[in-house]
Amino acid sequence: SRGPDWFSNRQDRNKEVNVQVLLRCRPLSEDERRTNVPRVISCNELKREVTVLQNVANKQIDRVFTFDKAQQRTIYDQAIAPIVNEVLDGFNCTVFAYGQTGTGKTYTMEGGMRNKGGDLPAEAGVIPRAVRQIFDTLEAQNADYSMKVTFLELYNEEITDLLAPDESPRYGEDRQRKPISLMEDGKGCVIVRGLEEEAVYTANEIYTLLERGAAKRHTADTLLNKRSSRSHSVFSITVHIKESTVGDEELIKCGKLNLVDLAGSENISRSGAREGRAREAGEINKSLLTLGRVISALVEHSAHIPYRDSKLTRLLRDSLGGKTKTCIIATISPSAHSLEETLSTLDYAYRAKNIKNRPEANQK
Ligand code: ADP
Ligand code: ZZD
Repeated sequence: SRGPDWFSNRQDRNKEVNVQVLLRCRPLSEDERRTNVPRVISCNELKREVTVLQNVANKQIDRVFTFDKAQQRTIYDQAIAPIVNEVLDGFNCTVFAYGQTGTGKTYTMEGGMRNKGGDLPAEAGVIPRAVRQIFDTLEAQNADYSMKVTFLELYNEEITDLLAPDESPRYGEDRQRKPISLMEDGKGCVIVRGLEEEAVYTANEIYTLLERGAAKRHTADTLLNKRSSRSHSVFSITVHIKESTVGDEELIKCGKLNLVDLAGSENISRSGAREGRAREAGEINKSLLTLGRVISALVEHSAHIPYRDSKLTRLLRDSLGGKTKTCIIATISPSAHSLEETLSTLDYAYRAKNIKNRPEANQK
């Protein structure tokens, strides 16, 4: 039962907790193994150490949760399931995947293909597993609950609703028909206006919605090559759980889980500036740059945190220095070819670990 946890969480409401950082190193791909690409990363999962090996450079990074060539299920059970339990206890939680394109952000957050049958495939990522855990837990508790989900994509500072019904066959036209904007409510919270909020009752219903979202994204990808590596996607589940208390009083717990697959971090320098060719090509990912600047400003305790400079940071403001519990999964490749980007991701992850949030349970 969660009664006692619930009370202790309420007492801890002003406690600061660090953003949790996990590091996931994918295996070498078949191609990389066939061409004998050297591995330059070794992770010690027990000691939570990452070692970057190269002829000259030898850098050791420790004390982050590390997963080397881990199965989807291992990562989920060890690191994500506890976060989902917090959501069911009435907290807001966010999980970000950060890393260079090709290191496994989408594999981590979404995973491989969906099975026709009822069971989750072994390749299923965080999103389908979280959906399953939420329904399984609530059903086992015989809880009285309601749930809604949203799924959006942010590309070039424009938000697309991945769950909007397909009225028009053309992706672009559809988007124009329903403009989506960020609005501030009176209390400093950001509301996404015009976003489809689907009430859902079963895990399968959510999977059908995910299919719709994935299909919509694929359409956009074929219209604009590589769009998906430059876009951010945010899947959110909000759960309201009715708690029957003694007497007539009714307590409603509300928890929200944001699952974020960020754009590829390549070419974002460690100082947070765009570098080299990407800059010349004008491929500025304002949201990703601003995310880096917000993280820097937070860890340096700057007077001004530039949340308002991008849509992503406005959308996820509460996840960075706010009341949400946040976990960042940094994904890296073990290959020597990715060394520069890997070092940059490790730096980023290491900095982000110093962000402090003050999680607070929601009550109604
Ligand atoms: P990203 O979203 O970071 O661009 P992807 O999730 O598309 O990267 O992964 C790139 C490729 O590597 C995909 O073919 C994916 O299936 C594979 N991959 C990524 N991570 C793993 C992993 N941990 N285990 C096995 N395959 C992986
Ligand atoms: N990563 C795949 C989708 C892609 O890029 O298309 S895998 C999971 C979360 C969010 C969206 C889609 C999925 C995904 C899926 C695949 C195919 C059709 C619908 C949904 C998935 C994978 C495993 C279990 C459930 C859903």
